[in-house]
Amino acid sequence: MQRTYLMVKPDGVQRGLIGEIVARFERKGFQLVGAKLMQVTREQAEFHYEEHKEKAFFGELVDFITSGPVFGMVWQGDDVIALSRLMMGKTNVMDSQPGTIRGDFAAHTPKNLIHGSDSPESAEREIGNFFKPEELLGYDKAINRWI
Ligand code: RTP
Ligand code: MG
Repeated sequence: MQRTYLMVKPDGVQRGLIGEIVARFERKGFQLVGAKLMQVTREQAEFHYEEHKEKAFFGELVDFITSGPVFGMVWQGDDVIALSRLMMGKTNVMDSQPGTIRGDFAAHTPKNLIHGSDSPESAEREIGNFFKPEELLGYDKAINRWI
């Protein structure tokens, strides 16, 4: 069982796509264990995107993610890290397939609606950046036995 940090970025919140995005992960059978609408601080954004610190677009990325509220979530399930990235689609809109979140809704590359952790290590570090342990709820979900 894995956990991942997923985040509807400011473009997704502004476009009213929170519900659409949440619904996809619910229908897939993953379990939501934490969620909140929040204004990311510059410190949190710089930590979150630390791996891109040397890239030319780092400043723009931090500006974008702090430009308005985001919807941060922690989802749980078997292989949720890889499977949720598959559901998100590729970073570049020209490569993101129809049927994926980005493929269905994103039309301009940097504004690609959603973030998802790319490894168990990033998931742990990203969850810790945005959530306190007591904000994550473990609970039994009867449907899990059917998935
Ligand atoms: P994310 O981290 O947001 O889930 O996206 P990702 O893994 O698919 O892509 P990553 O390579 O980690 O890039 C992080 C985000 O930076 C923006 N980006 N801008 N201007 C550019 O050339 C450029 N390249 C990437 C995108 O918003 C991307 O999601
Ligand atoms: Mg990434």
